[in-house]
Amino acid sequence: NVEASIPEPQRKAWLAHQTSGFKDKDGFETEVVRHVETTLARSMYNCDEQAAYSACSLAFRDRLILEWNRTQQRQTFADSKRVYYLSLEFLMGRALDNAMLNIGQKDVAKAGLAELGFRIEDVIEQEHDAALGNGGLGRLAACFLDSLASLNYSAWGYGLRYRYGIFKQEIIDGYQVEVPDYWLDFNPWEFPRHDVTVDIQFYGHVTKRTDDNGKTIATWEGGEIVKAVAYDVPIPGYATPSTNNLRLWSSKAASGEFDFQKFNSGDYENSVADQQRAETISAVLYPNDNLDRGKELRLKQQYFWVAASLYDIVRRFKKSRRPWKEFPDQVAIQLNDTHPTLAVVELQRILVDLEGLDWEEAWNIVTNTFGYTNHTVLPEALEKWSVPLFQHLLPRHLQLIYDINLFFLQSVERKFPKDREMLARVSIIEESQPKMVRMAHLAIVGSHKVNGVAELHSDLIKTTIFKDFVEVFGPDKFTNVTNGITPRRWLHQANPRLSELISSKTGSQNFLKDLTELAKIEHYKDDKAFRKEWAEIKYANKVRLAKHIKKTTGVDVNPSALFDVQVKRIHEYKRQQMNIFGVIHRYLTLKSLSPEERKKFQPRVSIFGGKAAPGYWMAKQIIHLINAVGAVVNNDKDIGDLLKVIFLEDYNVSKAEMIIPASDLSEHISTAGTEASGTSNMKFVLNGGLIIGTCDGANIEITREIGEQNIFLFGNLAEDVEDIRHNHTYGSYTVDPDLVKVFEAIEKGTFGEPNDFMGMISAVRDHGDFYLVSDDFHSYIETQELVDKAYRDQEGWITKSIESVARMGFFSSDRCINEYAEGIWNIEPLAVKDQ
Ligand code: T68
Repeated sequence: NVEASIPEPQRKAWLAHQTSGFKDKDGFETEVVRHVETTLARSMYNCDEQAAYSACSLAFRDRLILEWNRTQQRQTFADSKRVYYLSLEFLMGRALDNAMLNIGQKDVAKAGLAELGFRIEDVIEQEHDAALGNGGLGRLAACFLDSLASLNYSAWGYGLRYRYGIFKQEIIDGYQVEVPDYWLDFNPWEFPRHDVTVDIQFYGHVTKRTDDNGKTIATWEGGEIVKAVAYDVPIPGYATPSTNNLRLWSSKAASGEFDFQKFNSGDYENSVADQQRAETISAVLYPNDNLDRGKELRLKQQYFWVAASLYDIVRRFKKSRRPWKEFPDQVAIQLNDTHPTLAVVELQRILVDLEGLDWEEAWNIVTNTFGYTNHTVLPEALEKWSVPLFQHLLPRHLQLIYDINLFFLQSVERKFPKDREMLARVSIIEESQPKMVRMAHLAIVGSHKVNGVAELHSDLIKTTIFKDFVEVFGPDKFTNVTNGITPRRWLHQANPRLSELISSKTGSQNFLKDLTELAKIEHYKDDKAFRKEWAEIKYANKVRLAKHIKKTTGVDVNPSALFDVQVKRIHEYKRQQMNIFGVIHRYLTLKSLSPEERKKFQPRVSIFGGKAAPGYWMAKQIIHLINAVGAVVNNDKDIGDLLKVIFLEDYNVSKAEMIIPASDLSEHISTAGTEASGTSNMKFVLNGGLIIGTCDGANIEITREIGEQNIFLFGNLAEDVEDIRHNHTYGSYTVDPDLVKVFEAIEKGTFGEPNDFMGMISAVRDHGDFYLVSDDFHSYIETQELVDKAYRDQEGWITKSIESVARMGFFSSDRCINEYAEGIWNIEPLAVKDQ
């Protein structure tokens, strides 16, 4: 009982405070004015939208904090198992709209702000995205936090508080330019906990001695210490008081301040050097997705974050005074990819070196605690760290890894006697020059469950990269949890009109808690009024996007044209190059037709968006070609509205919320077997857009749910990719004739200096076409023609759209989190009174 726990002298005031905060429109306005005038120290005389945003956030934050405190107390008293989600990335986007929805007072705020002279949409727009992530992996973590809180699970997220999130992208003369994203100027959603700090050790050396019982005691000494400071972010659940915690660590010099001695002796520069070096650890998010570059600072980030988080988790466990063997009954830790895998070693170190447990007992605890989620099969993305780097930075951890590996290989040896090759393949250490630590192997060996993120992907990891481990541990260690998305942000917030239309038919907003209720709308698929409104909503969303396009690019697009969207990180495996080659093909076809014939063509707007990693030359070339094609096509009088090509700058979560509801067709066209799941595919379909895609990732399960007639699938299958690649290298190989024409146009200079684009052409023509762009091109073009035809039958298209949305219930992150809870974490929701 929370109330009874408050000391008697404070209870009365505490109770009175529990009901504080606004209750209605007038109360809300009073709170906003109070925050403008006292918290922000500004006058209502010059309250602009930015100040209104700040004050509105502070008013909601006050409400949130009370629920947050109560939730944390409730969870502590319940003393039940907690799950900790360790992720180097949380791509949260904006918080205010979500807080208003989840607290359930958005209407009050809307009316209150209107009375104060503001439009709520404009106020929401003032917020800077929290962009502590690259793409799918980081956004998945954010959706999971939303579901964990909404389903009343006792859960914490742990991450890094980067001073700079993913860079802001500007397009200048068709090229990507990166601008730093400093987002912390005013952030009402975080709470510094200067009293929650952990000292983190790096470098140094290990000494070993034997104690009186003959046991070897290892001590890690020397090196340097950096301080981790906690910053907490409240995560409100939808339609529940549950408010969970996301704890982000920030790095600081251990001494706190700069070196006074150096400062006083006039050595100003060096006096701040230590401080700066320490702060560098959490300074910036690495901007690579699906690529591992093996940089020392990245390993430092990983250890810093993992060590601080584990110290915190262990400290909390120790307060309960339970025996160590109960640790896995109280704690589940999920590793979001291999980035936090050092946690496995760190927990073993804590248990063996600091707490004095036997190796076996400790290792049992460790492996029962961790679960590992894999997000990729791309070899260049699998993390490896050089042994010399490890030795230098984390000498004790390297020893422990060697010991873990030794015991593991001994067990493999027992199962597969004399199979030296098996041992070499599964070893945590790769015997290369220099030797490397394979983090995925360490994660598998240190966890009780390993999961992929869509069915095909989970099958692929079992048959390719982790095949040997299935033999070693048996198949039950490997499982699938198909990704999901939160319908709160990706339907209700992004598409309020569609959400309202759906609730008018399902009878309530309950589909936002149980997405399978969407099935009910299928009964209305022939209802004239319903269909009309369905189409009108899509059109209105397209009008809004068209305005944004006009404002940011100067290009006029016709909202009645088919909006064809591909927004995601730029990567060769995702094949934006195939899309733009297809656009060029369309352009050449249109140019070859007479004006009369052209009129029969379905008008299209091809919309691209996404960031290229700053060091990814080919991805930058793709962006440049898209812009170069746009510059020609958009100004060609012969073409007019028949084709427009748009590159939207700085794709991020808040832009996605506007773009996704406005799409007729979106592209999910990765080479089969390369995209682990994809999650934007789910977002687009949930918003009534159809998709063109390959048989890859979650596209396959989406097809199964919505029906083959409602999706445009094309291209080679994953099972054939290897043979085709082999044939490129050793057999006969010719480029698709339509693609040859596209290359010829580029080489003629149709889109400017051809040399700027030769990398993309020669990857296909001269370097083995690893991503099968040519092999899939014909099928892609043909399928795009089917799309045109289908779109011209507007009534048929609307039916497909409604059926698809109705059948998307499976793809909620609530379903996904419940699967993790049951199959991997073994936890149950905490009962919440007064819901
Ligand atoms: C994505 N991975 C998958 N990685 O590509 C996508 N990588 O198929 C899947 O839907 C999604 O994860 C969620 O499971 C990523 O986004 C990264 O961003 C990343 C970041 C750092 C290092 C490696």
